[in-house]
Amino acid sequence: MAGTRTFTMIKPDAVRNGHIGAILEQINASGFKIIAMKYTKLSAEKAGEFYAVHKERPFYGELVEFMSSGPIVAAILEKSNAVEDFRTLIGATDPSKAEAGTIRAKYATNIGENAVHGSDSDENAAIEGSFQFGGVEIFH
Ligand code: FUP
Repeated sequence: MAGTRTFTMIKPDAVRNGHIGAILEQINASGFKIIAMKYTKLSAEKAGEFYAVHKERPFYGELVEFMSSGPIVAAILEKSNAVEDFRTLIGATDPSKAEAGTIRAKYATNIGENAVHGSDSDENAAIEGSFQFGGVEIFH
């Protein structure tokens, strides 16, 4: 059975461009409940750790630099079928390929600065959630 939680970050580009409110509103309107949330900034070390799976990719350096370039909003979201439904809501990694109306289509800058993160599996949702939040910070 699909899990009920996913992890998201509103990335530095979307924060800089003033889209925090609109993105949270779309997340809520799509049936996700925010059960943990913080406004924070990733160090380069933490960003590198978060995206360690991409370490060998040519864009890794830029990705780490971008993700640590300014504040982010991190959150854990709850909904049935959370991971898949949230990936549908945010759209394709490359915003030029994202379906109209999706968060990335509306608010992303380009493939590297693409407004939001969404976990790609229940397992990663749990790992990524505990990367930012301790048990006492989660309300459900
Ligand atoms: P997604 O699961 O949609 O966030 O996409 P990936 O895990 O494939 O990529 C993670 C991040 O790496 C993206 F959000 C942005 C960056 N990236 C690039 O900069 N260039 C690429 O070609 C692919 C990913």
